[in-house]
Formats: sequence, structure tokens, C-alpha cells
Amino acid sequence: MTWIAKPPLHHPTLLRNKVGYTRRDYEGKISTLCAGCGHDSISAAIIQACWELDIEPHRVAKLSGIGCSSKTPDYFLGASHGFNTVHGRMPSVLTGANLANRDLLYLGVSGDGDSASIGLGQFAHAMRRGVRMAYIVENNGVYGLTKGQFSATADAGSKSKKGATNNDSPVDLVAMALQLGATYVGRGFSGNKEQLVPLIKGAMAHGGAAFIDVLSPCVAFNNHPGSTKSYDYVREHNEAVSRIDFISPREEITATVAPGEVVDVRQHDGSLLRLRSLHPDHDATDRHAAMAFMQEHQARGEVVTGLLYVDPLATDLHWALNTTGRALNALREPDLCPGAAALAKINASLR
Ligand SMILES: Cc1ncc(C[n+]2csc(CCOP(=O)(O)OP(=O)(O)O)c2C)c(N)n1
Ligand code: SF4
Ligand SMILES: [Mg+2]
Repeated sequence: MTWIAKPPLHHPTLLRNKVGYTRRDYEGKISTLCAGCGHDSISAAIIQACWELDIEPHRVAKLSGIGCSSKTPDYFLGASHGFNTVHGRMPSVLTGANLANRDLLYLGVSGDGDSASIGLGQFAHAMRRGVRMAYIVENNGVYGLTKGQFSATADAGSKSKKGATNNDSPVDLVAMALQLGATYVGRGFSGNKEQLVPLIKGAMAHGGAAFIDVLSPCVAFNNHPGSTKSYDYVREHNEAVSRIDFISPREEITATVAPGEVVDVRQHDGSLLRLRSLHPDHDATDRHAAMAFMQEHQARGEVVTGLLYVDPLATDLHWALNTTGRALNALREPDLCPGAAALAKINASLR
């Protein structure tokens, strides 16, 4: 059915957001992924998040690598900027785009193969440098596109569809993002849209490197008993740390909740993350506590999901490099060439 184009006309009564768009305006082409693939649910959550955030589609740049996961930007935000890069190279291309034009909102979409194998170095440096973006890994524990080989996030002892055992230790991108200095770190599950949509909204509004690892079962190659990335396994072992509500700066804060149950975290743009703690011993604003909490629960075989860590005062690479506040691609010759007198002054200071 992938040759069928979506009809461009929408029903006139469809609900519009504050910038005048319907949810359909945030969709892309018809997906070519396998029916039931977790990645399609993540695309739906991204569409929902951007529509609810009232983001004008032309303000978003979506970049990806190679893989079934990296194909998904074709299926959402069809009116946004997009760049499908080389396998594992999304972070560096996104970094360059972000430095050239800081006025866009950057969405990096990747897979566990794309980010934890060939792109591990790229992932690490984007996180540690604080490149402002929402970096989403659609994690299924296999290379889906190339027919189901174990990826670097496959758990030791987990089994392939044909019964082979994976003996290698897994790379945990959440633990790495925390250690490397990412300032917004969460884990979601493609089967839990209620949790995923606000996680994505918080990441899009975040002022630094935001990372979300989304467990996203591959129904073709990794959804069998013995897999730790199947729908059944994740549902049975999921341990949610918090329930998150995202409140944009324009919304009135009306909910009243008993103190102690809720932590309000205000991000730099004024948006509010309202965290209803489901675990009294989890503090999402303490990086070291978040790491210890996650590793403790992981050792018990639990898959911890929710917002694990956030630094509301996050800074980004532009701040670190002290770049100009205006997008570089908007600077004209008079801005870039200060003139002969300024050059003479610089030369004199170097003599
Ligand atoms: C440089 C390079 N090496 C290898 C490949 C082959 N290749 C394509 S996709 C892929 C793995 C994709 O896995 P993942 O990122 O987990 O995405 P998924 O398909 O599982 O969503 C590989 C190894 C490639 N395209 N380019
Ligand atoms: S092969 Fe797996 S990851 Fe790729 S589209 Fe099919 S279910 Fe999704
Ligand atoms: Mg994969």
C-alpha cells in the first residue's frame, strides 16, 4: 500500500492547534515499515508531541542515520527540514547544522545499531558537548534493516529468533548519556504513548543535549520468547519512575497536587515538567542518584522508564563556544567583515 499517497485535503472540522495546524499537518508519507513495528508508534508520538507543542513545522530539522529507525523521519513532519545522513553520522551532521542555524529545533532520530555500534563515538561527543537537540534512539536490540543481527544493546544471554545466544555485554546508552553529561535523559517504551509524548515534549523544549532511549520492539526479528526487547518482556519488566506532565509556558497551571508527591521542574524556556514520583527514592534532578537508581533496578532485571534526569539550567554548545546570538546563516557581509581598522587593531595586538 506504500504507493498510495496520503490525500492532501483534510476535513475542515479537524481540530487546529494555536499556530493553525491540524495533527495531519505533522504527518509524513505512509510508512513502509512492518505492521506492528515499534518505530511507527514512536513516529505517532513525535507527531502528537509537535502538534501539542504548537511548533511550526518549518522550525524543525529532523536528521537521522541509516536503519529502519532512521527511515522514520520520512513518516512524520513532512513539511520540516530533513537530512538522512550516513550510518552512525547523524550527530556530527546535526552538530554542523545546529552551529550554522541555531534558530531551528533539532530532532535526531537513530537506532541502536546506528548509535551504539558504528555511531558510538558520534553519540558520545554530541552528548558531552551539549549539542542542543532531542536525540531519540529507537532501540530494538537488533539491526532490523539488515535482517536481525544482534546489536550492541542486546542483553547478554538474550536469544535471537533462530535460538543463538548473545554472549556480549550490552551498551547502555542511558547510562552513557548520564555519564557523558547529557542534561535531559529518559527511557520510554513505544507501547506506552501516554508516557512517551510528554517525554518527547520535554526533550524538544530542553535547552541542551536531551537523550531518550525508546524500547521499540522489532516484530520481524526480535519479538520472541528469549528476547529482552519484545513487547511481552518490556511490558512484564517495566518499572516507571515517574509520571510526567509537560506544561508549556503559555498554559495556565491549574492542577493542585499534595506536596511531596510532585516535583515541578521549570526549564529555561519557561516550560514546566511536573514529575509525579512513583518511587520516593528517585530524584530526577540528581545525576549520580539517577545513575545509581537505574543500575540498581537494572540488576534486578527491571526496565526502568520515565524521565531519569534533568538539569533545568542546562547550557549548550553555543554557550560553550560563545557564538553570536544570531544564526550564522543570517549574518551578512557587514556583520562578518568588521573593516580595515578592526583588522589593523587585531594585527597590532599580535605584534
Ligand atoms: C557504513 C555502513 N555500514 C553498514 C551498513 C549496513 N547497515 C544498514 S542499517 C544497519 C543497522 C541498522 O540497525 P539500527 O540502527 O539498530 O536500526 P533498525 O533497523 O534496527 O531500526 C547496518 C549495519 C551501512 N548502511 N552503512
Ligand atoms: S524489520 Fe524490524 S525494525 Fe525493521 S520495520 Fe520490520 S519490525 Fe521494524
Ligand atoms: Mg535496531
